Parts: sequence; structure tokens; C-alpha cells
Amino acid sequence: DTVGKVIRCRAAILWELKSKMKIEEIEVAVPVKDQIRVKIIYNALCHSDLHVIDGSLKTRLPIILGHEATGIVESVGDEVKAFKTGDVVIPLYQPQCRKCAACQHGDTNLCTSLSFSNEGSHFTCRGKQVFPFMGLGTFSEYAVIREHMLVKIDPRAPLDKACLAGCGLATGYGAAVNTAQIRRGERVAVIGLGGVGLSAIQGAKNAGASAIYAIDINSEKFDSARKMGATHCVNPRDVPKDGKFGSWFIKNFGAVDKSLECIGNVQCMKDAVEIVERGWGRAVMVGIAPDGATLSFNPGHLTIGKTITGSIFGGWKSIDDIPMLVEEMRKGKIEVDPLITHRFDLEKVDEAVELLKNGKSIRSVISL
Ligand code: PAD
Ligand code: ZN
Repeated sequence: DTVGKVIRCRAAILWELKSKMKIEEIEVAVPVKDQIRVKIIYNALCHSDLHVIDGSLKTRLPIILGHEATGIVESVGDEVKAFKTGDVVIPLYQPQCRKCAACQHGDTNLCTSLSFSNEGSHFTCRGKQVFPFMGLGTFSEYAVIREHMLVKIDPRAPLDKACLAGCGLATGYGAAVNTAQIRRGERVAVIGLGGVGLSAIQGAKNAGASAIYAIDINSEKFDSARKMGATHCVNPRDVPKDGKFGSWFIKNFGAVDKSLECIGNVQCMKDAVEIVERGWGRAVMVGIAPDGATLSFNPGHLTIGKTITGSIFGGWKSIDDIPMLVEEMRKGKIEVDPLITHRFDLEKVDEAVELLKNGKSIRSVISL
């Protein structure tokens, strides 16, 4: 029985930028107040984890990465009301407290109740504090998570797939249906065909888009894109040397009603703005640009009525909406199998990193 005791378990720690993670034995604190200790079962690797490793997303070190997980509640702090031992859960890096101004506002999911950059740590390794990525740190067999950053899901859901609802699938799908607000018959372009972009394609398809242009410099992604619902696959490397992607795209395919950038590349963000219709086009930024990046474009795009926006976690009110997404997955209305290309044990997490970095995988699911 582990309740009330510090747990010693395995976790993958990133000690330095641009290095491999090391599997270490760590201590995980007893949960107090609104904290919940969760046994993590599966965690899929997302490109945001890679952004930390390569230094383009600044965080404190050493850190335990991971934020796309499923788990089971091991024990709870004395103020926790909604969870008990044995509940099946998804950790949420985007909290929902239901009390702050953002939670009360119908148009945003950006709850301000918890700022994970100021959160302390519940992990130690050889006497040293280790920080949890985005308040989660789910590349650990156990993690301590605040109550507003956790949601119960149907225990019948397949946990190795449901973890994708904790980030990539929810982010891309929601960006399409909530942020881009894709309507039946619309023409859509998705730039970047990773777990996020492919999920945006599926969102566009389920929303009834009439044409979905899947855009990536890696043509190996096109099979998956077609499986998710893309009607056309476009490789920007086919643009003639003296040409610009935006004008080339419009000349060949026409402008689109909605575009989604799912990479975090400033040039691709500009392209996303270029290729939407004047008057009503909407360009949605989903990818996380490197720390300190700026985006510049001709303000005429705004004068002629284009909308430029973006979202975190697909705009979903996390606790309200994620169980519904898991339910749609369970019923097969949202497909997840084509997104899962590899599976590894925690010891092999760096193989998953190499595959994602080199464009050889969509999502690798890691068993803890
Ligand atoms: P991924 O690495 O699986 O996919 C990125 C794709 O972009 C790959 O297929 C690349 O080949 C492609 N790509 C790279 N450069 C170019 C280029 N110049 N032109 C065209 N295609 C290119 O990443 P992912 O799907 O896991 O994540 C994508 C981004 O979304 C990444 O920046 C991540 O940090 C961000 C993200 N945002 C949120 C959010 O809440 N906004 C959540 C999760 C992930
Ligand atoms: Zn993610």
C-alpha cells in the first residue's frame, strides 16, 4: 500500500538541453490539499516535448517531460472532492477551474487559475528537485497533479489510445471545429501533418469541409493525411525556385476559407495568412513558434478582412469537453488508430524522440 507514503519509481529526466533523457529512480511526494497522485499508464510523445529538448521552448531544468497521458488515481489530498483511488483519468495541461474570468467566458478555454511556470515540484532525484513539464511531467510512473488539471474518463476507453485526447488529437481537432469554426462545404488547408495537423484534417472532414489540402515538406505523411480525410496533398518543395508558396498555391488551387498552421514555423504562418480568402478567410495558428519569434506580414491582409487567430488545446474547456472527445473516439466517430505509428517502453523513450524529430513517426505511445 502506497497511500500516505513517498513513492519511489522510474521516470525519464531531461538534465540538459539537446541531450538524451535518462531513466532514473525518483521520489514522488504524498499529495496534499487539492493534489492527486496518479499512476501514469500511457504517454504519447508530442512535438512540444521536443521543443523543450531542443531549447526552442524555454523551461526550467532538470525536467520530466510528457503531457499526453492516461492514468489511474493512486491517492488524493484532503481537499479533493471529485476524485478517488481507482478513477481513470487524463491529465490536462490546460486547467479549468470554472471560477476565473476566462472560465466564466464562453469564448475561451484559457483558465488562469494555475500558472504551471510558478508551480513547485513534487519530484526529486538524488536530493535534487525535478520540474514537471506544464504542471504534469507524465514520463514518470507516478505524478502529482492539481485537481483542476485532471479529468475522469469512461474506464472502458482504451487507455493506450485515449492518451492522445490529452493533447495532439484534442488540439488539432478542436482547432478545426472550435477555432477555425469550419462549416459544411468550406475549403480548408492544413500546413504540417503531424499528430496535430492530421487531427485538424479529421476535424475538418467531420465538420463537412468540401476540400481539404494537406501540406507538408515530407511526402511520407500524405498516406496518413488521405486516411484522415485530406482530398489533396501538396508538397511546398514542388514550388518553382523563384516562386512563393502562397501565390503558387492560390494559382494552382485557389484561396481557401480556413487555414491551420500546425508546425510552429513563422514562414508557414505567413503562408497560412496568404492563402485564405479576402473578406472572410480565417488563418489559425496552432504550432508553437520558437521562444522570441515574431510574425510579420503585410497589414493589407487585415484591411481586406482576413481573420488571424489561434488556440491552445483546441479551444476545448478541458474538464467539460475531453470526456466527450474520448466518447467519440470510443464510438469510432473520431479515429485515432492512424495516428499511432509506434509503441515503446519508457526505457526506449529516446528512440521515440529520434523518430519524431526525423519525421518517421506520427505518435509513439510509451508504456509506463
Ligand atoms: P510533428 O513533428 O509530428 O509534425 C510537424 C509536421 O510539420 C511534420 O510532418 C513536418 O514534416 C512538418 N513540417 C516541418 N517543417 C515544415 C515546413 N517548413 N513546411 C511544411 N511542413 C513542415 O508535430 P506535432 O503535430 O506533434 O506538433 C505540431 C506543432 O503543434 C508543434 O509546434 C507543437 O508544439 C504544437 C502544439 N501546439 C499545441 C497547442 O495547444 N497550440 C498543442 C500541441 C502541440
Ligand atoms: Zn502536446
